[in-house]
Amino acid sequence: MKLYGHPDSGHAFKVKFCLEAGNIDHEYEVVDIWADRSQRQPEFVAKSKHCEVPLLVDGDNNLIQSDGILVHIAKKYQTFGGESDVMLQRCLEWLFWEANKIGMCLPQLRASKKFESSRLTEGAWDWLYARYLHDVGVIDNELSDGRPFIMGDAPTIADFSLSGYLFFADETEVPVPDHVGGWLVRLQALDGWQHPYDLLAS
Ligand SMILES: N[C@@H](CCC(=O)N[C@@H](CS)C(=O)NCC(=O)O)C(=O)O
Repeated sequence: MKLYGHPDSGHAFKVKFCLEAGNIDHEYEVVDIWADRSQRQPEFVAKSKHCEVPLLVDGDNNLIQSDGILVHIAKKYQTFGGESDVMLQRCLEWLFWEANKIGMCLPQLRASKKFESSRLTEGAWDWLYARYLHDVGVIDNELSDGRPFIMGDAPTIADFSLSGYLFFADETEVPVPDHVGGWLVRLQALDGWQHPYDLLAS
């Protein structure tokens, strides 16, 4: 099994972190997402439908979309929420929520702060920032009963999905509420956690 990613990609980080936390054997290769698509590895271009990272190649199965890849891992290894249909369904609810909510605003805000080419207009920033405050508040409220992870006592793919871009919160210059901050610290204590810039470097 081989993962293609890039240190700037929170989407790739979600998957890499899940594989590391589960001690799941895999290879990893960096794709230069800042290079023209025609300059990327031919095998990556051939297998990644939209030429984006993350791509997970598992035998003949070329898997794209970070949340979809997380589901594949959970089901294949019967871990992180994949152990039962009921738990997987609850995780899927969070994964769909993530894609439309915090996964929609936070990556854009972060890209705007970090990359000149992705700079948002003031109006767009303000709109996405308001969305972020709402969305991170939803996660904070979810964790306010003191549970360690989103689904309870153990981490699941919902945690990997929701937290991916929050590890860039400092450089995005967005606030992180207290319950979310505590949860991120617990995630950082899991096996294999490193900051995305380190974990995805090579
Ligand atoms: N919805 C996708 C997002 C994938 C994505 O936007 N990948 C970016 C990096 S974060 C990428 O590969 N950009 C390079 C490009 O589009 O050429 C997912 O969840 O995996």
